Amino acid sequence: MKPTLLDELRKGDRLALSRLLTQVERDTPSGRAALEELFPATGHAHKIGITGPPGSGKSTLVNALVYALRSLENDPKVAVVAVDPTSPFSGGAILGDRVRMLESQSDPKVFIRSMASRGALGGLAERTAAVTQVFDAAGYDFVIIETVGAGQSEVDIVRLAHTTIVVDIPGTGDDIQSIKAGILEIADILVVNKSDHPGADATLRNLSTMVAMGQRRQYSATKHGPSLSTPKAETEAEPAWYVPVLKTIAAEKTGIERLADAILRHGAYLRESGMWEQKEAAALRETIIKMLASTLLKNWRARIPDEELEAILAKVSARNISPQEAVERLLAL
Ligand SMILES: Nc1nc2c(ncn2[C@@H]2O[C@H](COP(=O)(O)OP(=O)(O)OP(=O)(O)O)[C@@H](O)[C@H]2O)c(=O)[nH]1
Ligand SMILES: [Mg+2]
Repeated sequence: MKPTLLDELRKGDRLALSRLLTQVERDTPSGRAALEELFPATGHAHKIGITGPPGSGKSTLVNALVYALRSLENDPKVAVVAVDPTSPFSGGAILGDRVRMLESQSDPKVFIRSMASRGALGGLAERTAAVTQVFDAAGYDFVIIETVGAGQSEVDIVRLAHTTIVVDIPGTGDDIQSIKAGILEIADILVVNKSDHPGADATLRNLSTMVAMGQRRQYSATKHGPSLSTPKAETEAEPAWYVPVLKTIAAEKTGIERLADAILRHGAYLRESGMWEQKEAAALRETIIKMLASTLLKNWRARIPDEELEAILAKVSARNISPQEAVERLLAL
């Protein structure tokens, strides 16, 4: 009997895996067929997203983290997906450098893949999710997704993770305020990397304060309405996840064990609280809605003759009809 795709992947055939990832990344018909075949085997991997400002040491941290996870007793398989949403043109060379930094590439239980937005059909977040599914089906226990920055595309990418790590570096109080506004909410674990640099303790204190304030506000808003109740009382009422703020020196592999430990604890917390399933369901829901939207648009577009579309667009340009009216007319075609 011909071995199935899943058999090949589970056997650890790296060439087959690599080829498949290319198909999936390019969203080819065979890539799609493979995703369909593999889907029932997904849902096991612990997906870990890492984001933070350029040059904060994410890749160095990932490298150290892979090493720490590989040292765990259960001998897990670890995949890394390095995503660069920022540089559509320079992607290849820069990602090449980033990936070369990883020491673990000769380890048969480690697989590293880089993706650039260049050439990716469909959204980068969707492609990343698909690539992650392949690793999941192939039996990788951890899939680490590294992405740079803190914009919407990074948020989309890390949203598919179970555990999101936000990396920061020691700096002045001012920049802390500006970076943290949106990104703090998505962090399950905060890391102050480059703690060998001056100001690490101040950054740690600032972040810890902001995390504590954010969590109290969130908890009060969802559970009690506005209130000034203490965090302790809240702990008794509802065991929640308290976002740890950890110091690391990735370049020296310092603080990495505590980070790995926090990741494992967060995974356990998600499973025990039922949030693991909730996150999976939310991610699947999002995937379906995005696919539905793009499929509807594609099918609709295929049905509409170019001339009709152009004629209506011309009317909008001439201010004869509004965009809203144009949409109504287009939908009525
Ligand atoms: N002093 C110090 N340098 C570090 C530390 N961690 C990483 N670096 C250095 O910081 C530089 C950037 O590290 P990367 O790991 O490439 O950072 P990155 O966040 O992945 O960078 P991008 O992917 O380009 O955003 C490298 O020269 C690392 O050696 C650290 O803890 N302390
Ligand atoms: Mg990097």
